[in-house]
Amino acid sequence: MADYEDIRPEDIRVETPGPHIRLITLNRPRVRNALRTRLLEEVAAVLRDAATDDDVRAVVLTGGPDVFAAGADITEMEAHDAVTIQNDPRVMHWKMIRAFPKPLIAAVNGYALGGGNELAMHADIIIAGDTAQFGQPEVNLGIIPGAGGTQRLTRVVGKSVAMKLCLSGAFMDAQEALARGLVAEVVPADQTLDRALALAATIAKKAPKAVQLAKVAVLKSYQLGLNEALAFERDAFCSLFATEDRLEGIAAFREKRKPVFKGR
Ligand code: CO8
Repeated sequence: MADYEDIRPEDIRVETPGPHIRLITLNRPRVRNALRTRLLEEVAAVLRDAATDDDVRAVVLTGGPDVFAAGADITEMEAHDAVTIQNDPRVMHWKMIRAFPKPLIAAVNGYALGGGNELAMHADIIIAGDTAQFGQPEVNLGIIPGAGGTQRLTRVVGKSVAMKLCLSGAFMDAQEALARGLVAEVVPADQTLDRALALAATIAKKAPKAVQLAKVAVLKSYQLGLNEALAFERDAFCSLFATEDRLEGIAAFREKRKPVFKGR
């Protein structure tokens, strides 16, 4: 994969809207932010860069005010055959996005469909605007979700609702997504990004190592049995007792001041 510095993002915009926060905006509005391979590569590269940049403590991913993403770029994908799809570089980009170790918040307005919904579900927290629509309509194209849709959606909303979406191509609106736990909050669409950035700012003020381990520990609940996951949590909890930030957090509490965390 190209280095972030080398690839000159064009399908996305990257900004630093506040201290310790990086903002990625998908930028193909004419085709409803369809996720062509280059776009996915750029997102993955920015996340790889953010993962190792000590100054970045949270990333917000948005599609802008009108649409999150209408899925994989159908025009690009239709050129594949049964052999080339097996070696699709997109798999590596998804893997990189999945491995991002810091908080990732998706700010979703409008459609999050197919790969767009799968991208939103790679985020740790989804903030939805009241216009948001979530769906896995791949069945309309004679295929099924291929970037985790059948698995992540089912783990979040349960079998029956996931089946409804994946088998019929039906969409789920923001209020239903909230009721089913797919999204954390629904806000008026013109406030989605601001709310996601405010949440990112709140998270960025917490102890970075604790935040990252909390993320890993929550994700373990999807990956491990209860006993193994509880053992992981206990080990992670104990490891944080070795950090300077734990001492700072307790000192700040005793001294009735705000903590200044350094990520050490
Ligand atoms: N890929 C490429 N172009 C797209 C996509 C897409 N996913 N979605 C929209 N576009 C393009 C349209 O072709 C159109 O282009 P043009 O103006 O040149 O005709 C432009 O965006 C605007 O689209 P609409 O006029 O349809 O806009 P609307 O606001 O009326 O509708 C929708 C928006 C509902 C999002 C509609 O465009 C739609 O249904 N899009 C497709 C959604 C979809 O099926 N997504 C799942 C994709 S599948 C996937 O993610 C994984 C596997 C892909 C493999 C494909 C193998 C063939």
